[in-house]
Amino acid sequence: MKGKIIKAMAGFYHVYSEEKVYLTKPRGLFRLENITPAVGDWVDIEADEIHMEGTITKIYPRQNILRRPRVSNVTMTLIVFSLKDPSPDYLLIDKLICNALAQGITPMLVFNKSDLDNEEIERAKTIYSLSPLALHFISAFSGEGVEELRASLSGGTHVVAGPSGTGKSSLLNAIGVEKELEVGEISAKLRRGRHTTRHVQLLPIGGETFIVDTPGFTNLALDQDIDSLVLRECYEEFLPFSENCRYDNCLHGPEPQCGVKEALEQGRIRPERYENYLALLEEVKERKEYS
Ligand SMILES: Nc1nc2c(ncn2[C@@H]2O[C@H](COP(=O)(O)OP(=O)(O)OP(=O)(O)O)[C@@H](O)[C@H]2O)c(=O)[nH]1
Ligand SMILES: [Mg+2]
Ligand SMILES: [Zn+2]
Repeated sequence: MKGKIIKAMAGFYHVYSEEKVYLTKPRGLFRLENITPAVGDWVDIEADEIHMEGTITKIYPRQNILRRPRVSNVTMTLIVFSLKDPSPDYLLIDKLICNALAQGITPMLVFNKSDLDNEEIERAKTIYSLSPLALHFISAFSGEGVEELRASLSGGTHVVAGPSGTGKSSLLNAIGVEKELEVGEISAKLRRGRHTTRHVQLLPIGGETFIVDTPGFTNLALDQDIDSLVLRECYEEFLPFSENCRYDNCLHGPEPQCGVKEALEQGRIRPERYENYLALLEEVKERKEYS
């Protein structure tokens, strides 16, 4: 039987298969081979339908694995900010975009609380207008935009990230996350329940779509392994213009004959994005000096 690990606890793995949850242990061979199953892994299990217990007999190859939270086969990071209370921090948004892209994961921007503010919607649209990023404006309260967002998640495993209080958990409730499933429990579609953010758990939202809530963080930095060359790639809308830079390793700072700065002057790159890029470049350079 094929399933997906949705929770890891004290050496046991909760495996979701056909809307049921099994308590499993990995086959002993995995330990010998130094393979630790991860939440998000697709696995084969041999299970006992009466006790809902079983053994993981195979782990399918992973597409990727995130470090924090440790989740494999991640499709997108939903970067959730609120339009108001708290207002979006666009530098922080760019950091989260970069952290996702540097790990090979597609970022999607979700601006919540559209019931509170309209001006900020225009600002956010403008800032990202020349970038290929997907944007969603939603209200977890009124339900505005929630269906469209839900439709765009189909079939993937997604991680929700963002500061505290932006409405990540509210959003999950709005898109119909079932309550945290316990072993042996049969999932009832659209049964809603409040769920809290305690441990890493994939929440099934129907079909083969899963979502992971994360607790909001207070301090966030660019991932340590992002250097200036990686950062440069994270501003995707700059890339076509960087082909016009005189130097191959141009970081679009003080260098002469820079295609990105020319594009900025021509209004083909948003100044907000360029300024945030420079701020992050400084951060990366300072880190290098002190390390
Ligand atoms: N006006 C309005 N308030 C919202 C909306 N969504 C969430 N809130 C409120 O925002 C606050 C934070 O919501 P949560 O869903 O707990 O936020 P969170 O991002 O999960 O926060 P952490 O778990 O601390 O990271 C709560 O008071 C919610 O009632 C919305 O669409 N509109
Ligand atoms: Mg929460
Ligand atoms: Zn350049």
